[in-house]
Amino acid sequence: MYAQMVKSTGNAVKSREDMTPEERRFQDRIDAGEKIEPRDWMPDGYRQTLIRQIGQHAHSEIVGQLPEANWITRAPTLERKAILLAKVQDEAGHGLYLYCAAETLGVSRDQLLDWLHQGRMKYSSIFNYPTLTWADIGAIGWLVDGAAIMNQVPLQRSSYGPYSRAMIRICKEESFHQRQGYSIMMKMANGSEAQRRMAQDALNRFWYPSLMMFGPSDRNSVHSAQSMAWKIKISSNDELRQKFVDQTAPQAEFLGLRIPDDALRLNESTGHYEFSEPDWNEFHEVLRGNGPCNHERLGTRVRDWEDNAWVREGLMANAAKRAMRTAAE
Ligand code: FAQ
Repeated sequence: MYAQMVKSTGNAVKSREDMTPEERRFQDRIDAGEKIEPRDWMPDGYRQTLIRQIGQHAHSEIVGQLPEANWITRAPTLERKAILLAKVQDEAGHGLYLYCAAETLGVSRDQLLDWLHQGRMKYSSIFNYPTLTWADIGAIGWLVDGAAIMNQVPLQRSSYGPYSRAMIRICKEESFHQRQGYSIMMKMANGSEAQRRMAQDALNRFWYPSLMMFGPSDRNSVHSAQSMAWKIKISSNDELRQKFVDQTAPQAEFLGLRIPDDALRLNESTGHYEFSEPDWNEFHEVLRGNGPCNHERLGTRVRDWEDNAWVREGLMANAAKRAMRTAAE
């Protein structure tokens, strides 16, 4: 599972001399900060990189619903349940905007979902970890949505118009998600001793997987150089990871919780936190399909897709009937 169906370039960035005249004109538009729109000419590698990244992003949104859905029926109060339900529903909406953006590149949503269900396309590694306690829902909002926002804010300036516009709306909603997570963590961290322990345990388990969300280190990132030259990505994986640590460390301190990293410390001269890298072997194992919940997540997706086929068929039959009626009028 988890082979990469949608291959993008993976090659070194072409020099100007090696570009065709069309590629050069395209690069000039990118360099001038112009947005690329669906009907514009684009290199095949640009198109494939976008399909890969937007597709993976869309899949992450919908698979990302699953760990949280686990707690909808067990939320501690009706208010928390209503909030979580709305958040999980938002994630479906984010998936929808992103599948629509991917469709403008000439790939269908059904095709992307097929690749996901066959394990031929990735989704974010973070969603292959279990949600064991209610505090995990707090940690997901605080850390996972926090990392997602850190990554997505620069993507609002991505060179591909439909992707950057989808990001603007998604970022607005994600910031509510991050706050609801932090609010759960505040409640737990300031609650009973058992609640505080639960909050600390959630932070212990979600810290390094959250750092992995930004992808491999820059020296091992296959796509960053080309994606940044095309302004599909605006910041590198390590730049964003550093920003995330700088933002999150004081938040943990405010909660009275300890980030599980003995090397974490503020470097007064740089103004940045020094921190330990995640275990990259674990990251690659999760990408290979051997994370704690890979089988469960994909199994749930495929089962639900098959069980709900009748809903899609009913909607299609209804749409066909309406179209026939309209044509007959
Ligand atoms: N998980 O060369 P790079 C969310 C793969 S949204 C899995 O550095 P790139 C909302 C990568 O695909 C979270 N695979 O790749 C939410 C590539 O594989 P390939 C998702 C990963 O693309 C919150 C290979 O490793 N966000 O959470 C991961 O330049 C709460 C080499 O890596 C996005 O998708 C990973 N963590 O940079 C929902 C944002 N990292 O194709 C519910 C958009 C790397 O060669 C609840 N995406 N890989 O086989 C991006 O910004 C980029 O695609 C990166 C990776 C930064 C993820």
